[in-house]
Amino acid sequence: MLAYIGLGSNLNNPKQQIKDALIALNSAADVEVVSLSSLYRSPPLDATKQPDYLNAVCEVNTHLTALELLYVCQNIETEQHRVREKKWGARTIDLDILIYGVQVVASKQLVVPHPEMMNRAFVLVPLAEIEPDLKVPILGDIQELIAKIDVSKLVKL
Ligand code: A4P
Ligand code: MG
Repeated sequence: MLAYIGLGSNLNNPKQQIKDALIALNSAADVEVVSLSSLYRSPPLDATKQPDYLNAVCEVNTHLTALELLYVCQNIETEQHRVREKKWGARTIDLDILIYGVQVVASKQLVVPHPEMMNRAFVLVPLAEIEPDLKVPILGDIQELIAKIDVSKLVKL
């Protein structure tokens, strides 16, 4: 199964956070990272005083179920938060399952495709970078989704 995962961090060294998460993902049993977008910088969604985010999207090949993949992501988050908590005191990485094959999931624990992805330049643009012709389940053509949103605050690094 091919799935797409969005990574985001706004720690002082978010690049390292994202790199660490990718290494952890690729080391997880039965998960192989097969493509990776560039890194993108953008201001926080809620426009509070927190630092800008770095985001990226990766494609993974896996035999895990969507829920098992979520647990892998959550373990990586916990692991990196635990390490960082001592130093920075805050949550520092988000791993969101954006797409899981053609599956549509709507449970308490997991909603796929990710319910906010169509509003987020930092998800759609990196996704289109690795799969320009992607058809997102329910949501449709990736280029059409991008045409509907503001991408002006997103900087490709
Ligand atoms: N959950 C449901 N569906 C999914 C899914 N497809 N992938 C559930 C991952 N998790 C999913 O997530 C809360 C719950 O969502 C989980 O228990 C899981 O069962 P969380 O990551 O623990 O909590 P959160 O970080 O508060 O929520 P979320 O939705 O990940 O945060 P957001 O909305 O993503 O906001 N601005 C920029 N520029 N870039 C960013 O990356 N990120 C945020 C975080 C805000 N602003 C940002 C960015
Ligand atoms: Mg999350």
